[in-house]
Formats: sequence, structure tokens, C-alpha cells
Amino acid sequence: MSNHQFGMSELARFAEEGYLRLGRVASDEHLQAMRDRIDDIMMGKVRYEGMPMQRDTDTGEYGELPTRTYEESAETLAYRRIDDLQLDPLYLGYMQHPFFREVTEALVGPNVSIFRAMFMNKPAEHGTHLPWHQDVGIGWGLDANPETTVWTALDAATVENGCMEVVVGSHMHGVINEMHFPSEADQARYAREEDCIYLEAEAGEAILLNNLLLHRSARNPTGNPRRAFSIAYMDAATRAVKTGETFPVIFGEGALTGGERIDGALAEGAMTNGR
Ligand SMILES: O=C(O)CCC(=O)C(=O)O
Repeated sequence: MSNHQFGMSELARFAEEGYLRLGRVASDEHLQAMRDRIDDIMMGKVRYEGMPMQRDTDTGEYGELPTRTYEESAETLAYRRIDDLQLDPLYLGYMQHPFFREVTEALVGPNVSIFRAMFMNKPAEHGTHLPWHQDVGIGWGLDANPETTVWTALDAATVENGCMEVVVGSHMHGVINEMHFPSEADQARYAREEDCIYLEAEAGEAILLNNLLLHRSARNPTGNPRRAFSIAYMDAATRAVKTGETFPVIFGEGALTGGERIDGALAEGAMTNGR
């Protein structure tokens, strides 16, 4: 049995603040395996046909980011973002962890797909500034807005290395800009300094985010990477407006198979830290 709990008080707190610390879900061994695997993917030692990869910028300017494309061979740890990690059995196993089943069942329902399963990196002495944004809106091209993201720190995330900053309670405002980034005026209105907190996280810590929560992150001037894994779960009935297609199913009918079950036991401390 799992030592995690996700019940009424957690739901109430998440509804109020728009984020919730879930604690450690991956064991030390699993976490290390995920770090090694993503480095292997970046270094071209493990490849998945068509996996979209985006290089980081040198300048840190969001506007200078290159498009996400499948790269044949680019042996570098200087990637900012890698999508479709459900293609990797280790990451799929993490996404299908029984605890996330419990959380998504409570928030989404029995049949759950993903809009995205992405690696988000601030490479050592690099990283790109990510401006305030919500992860919803017409720009996402979906017939319903997803609201449930699980963001996991693969390395400790700190103010120094570009951890996320969030505006507590900002999900209550609904969609601020249908095209992702709020205007300067809306930032002044909705991202008031007194409501912003830094979401520092221990390595392995998972944090639940409402997709409507305003968040941003800075660069990483330190000598070590700040790696993270972000999963946007949604109702499996959600379709892409343009194509009518549904998305990879993680839980419920037609769920992907082949995920590596890590182990029965879960890491100590999940859902017990109440910070
Ligand atoms: O990891 C970060 O700095 C930002 C992640 C993010 O924007 C997301 O998971 O939606």
C-alpha cells in the first residue's frame, strides 16, 4: 500500500492556492535513473524517433528560442525542453505511478490522457527566462482546458538556479490571456509582488499545479543543471481542435502499456510535508 494520501483536505488546499506539494514520489534509485536517462537522451545514447527537442538559448531570451524539432544527433546537455517522454518506459512508468492515478482520478476522472510530458531544463550556466504565463487558452488548441500538471524536480530547484515562481491563488482569475502570456498591464494587475512565492523544491519533489496558476522561472547561473519533468494530465476525451485527435492515454481505457514499474514501495515522506 502506498504511504501517500490525497483526500479532501489536500483537494481543498489545492483549490485555494492553486498548487500543492506532493512530496517525493520517486525513490532515490528511480530518480537517479530518470536523471541518467534524460542525459542519455540529450547525448544521443538513447533515441526515440520523432521526439521533439529544443536547444536552450545562449542569451536567455525567450524570444530567441528555436523551434522544437527531432534532432538526429546533437550530443549536448544544452537542451531546454524535450517533449513526448511517454515514449520512454522509465518516464512512462513514473507518469503511471499509482499515486498519480489517485491524484488524477480525484481531479480529472477515471480516463486520463496527457497534453504533454516534457523535460524542462535550465542547463548549467544557461537557461532561458520563462515569462509569467498560464498553461491554458485557445493557443493550446484543445477543446477543453486542462487544469492538472505534476511538475517534478529532478535536481533541487532553488532561487539561485531558476526555480519556479508562482502567484498563489491566481488560478481563480480564470484564463487571463487566451494566447499564453499576459500583457504588461495584466501582469501588474495579477502578479502582485506580495502574492508571489518561489517554489523551491528538493530533488525528487513533485508539485501539483493548476494550469491556470501564473508561473515563471529565471536563468541558471550556477554550475549545475536544474532539470525538471512536467506532466499535463487531462480528461482522455479532450481533443485537438484542428485535427479532432485525442491524446496518449495514461490511465483508464486504452492506456499506454510498457511503462517500467519502478518498485512497489514508494519513497518516504510523500504528502507529509505540508509546506
Ligand atoms: O520548469 C520550469 O521552469 C517551468 C515549467 C513550466 O512552465 C510548466 O511545467 O508548465
